[in-house]
Amino acid sequence: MTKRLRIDGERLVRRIAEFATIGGTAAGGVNRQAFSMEDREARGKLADLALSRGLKVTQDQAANLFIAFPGREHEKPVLIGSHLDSQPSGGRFDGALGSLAAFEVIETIADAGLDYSLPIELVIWSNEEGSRYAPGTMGSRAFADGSLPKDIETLKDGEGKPLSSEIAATLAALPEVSVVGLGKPIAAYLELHIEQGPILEAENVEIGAVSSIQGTRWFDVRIQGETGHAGTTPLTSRRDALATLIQSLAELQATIMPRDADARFTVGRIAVEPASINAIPAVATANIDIRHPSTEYLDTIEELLQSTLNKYARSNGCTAHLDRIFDMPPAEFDPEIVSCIEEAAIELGFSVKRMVSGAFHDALSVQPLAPSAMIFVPCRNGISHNEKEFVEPVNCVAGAATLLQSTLNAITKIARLHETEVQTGNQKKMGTAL
Ligand code: HGY
Ligand code: MN
Ligand code: MN
Repeated sequence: MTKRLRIDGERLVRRIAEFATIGGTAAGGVNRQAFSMEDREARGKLADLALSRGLKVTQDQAANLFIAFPGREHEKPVLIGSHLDSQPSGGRFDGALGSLAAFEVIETIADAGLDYSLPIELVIWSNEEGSRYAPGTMGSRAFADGSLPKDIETLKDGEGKPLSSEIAATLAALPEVSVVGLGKPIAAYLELHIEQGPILEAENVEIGAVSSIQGTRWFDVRIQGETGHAGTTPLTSRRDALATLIQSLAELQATIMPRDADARFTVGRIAVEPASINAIPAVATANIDIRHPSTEYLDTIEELLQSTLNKYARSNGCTAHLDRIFDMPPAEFDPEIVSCIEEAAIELGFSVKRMVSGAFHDALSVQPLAPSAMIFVPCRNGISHNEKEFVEPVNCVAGAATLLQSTLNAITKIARLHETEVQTGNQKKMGTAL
């Protein structure tokens, strides 16, 4: 279909360094939280780069950003992309690598003058992280559901800013970019991302062909006790909410992960009220993140959360509430697209292995809509969601080259399937015509 296209690795590495300055932190990470000024600046920078090349830029009501070759609106594109929002104390590659590599693919095709023959479109999903406004993968889920989050008017961040006004301000920050409806037909989806774990580096493998993603659940915990005087209230009269939370979390930390190597249990946030040094905590809250490849095991962990909180709430005269605020079941990616990735890596001379993703990604939201899969590259010591996150330039370039070739392979495979459909008249598994 096309002579061997080669991405411009220098341009990609330079772009990653440029975008890392947007929300850049003194320790070399980024703080570019969803719908923040920094997120808007990064979206705007990419939109300007695209517009200056004559590409078509649109954004939907969830502030997902799309970049396409003009004149191809009538087709079902192969969508490639990732996210630009970050953790509050995040790394410069999580999301940004996949986003900028996707743009590098678009630019490489445009530079080669092939942009009118390839139905490829770039997406920057909004609020993948879910740290400022839970849950994560908010933009891609809105795209897949065709609707905005139900609590968009009531959900507020830590400073009391409503999600609705922050999304509106993000859209308004790009007045030259038209706002389109949520969702559209796509032929396939590919996402490049850093592994955020230690496997590829430990096994010295250059490319991960991600075949599935483990499940994730998030919870709000609220323990209700009674405040009182720190000096005069004896133990027998205390209804200490924080004591209940600490005893529960200590037991859960000591059981969940030690019991099962695949289980993940993380408490990322806790808070107390009235938060006074000499007043017994009346309320203790926490956010819990659990992960596992098996839905049944996630159910087991959730039951253990509930029973453990209830046990210590009873013994401390408190009440405990556990609310599930995010549930991302485990999912398999499309084997044909996974093969496109493996074939691309081998064609390019990279070592490659199939693997499960420990992190969730926007590809999870998209995979029910169209054949999807992900490409991983190693990151130093498997560190991510940390300002020390680092990916060697050679691995950034290998990932982007594999994204380009995988996308071309997917287009060829989908076109071939379409031809077969036309000849035999029956609908095949992997997506439909472009
Ligand atoms: O939390 C996650 O798994 C993703 O990296 N945001
Ligand atoms: Mn990410
Ligand atoms: Mn992340």
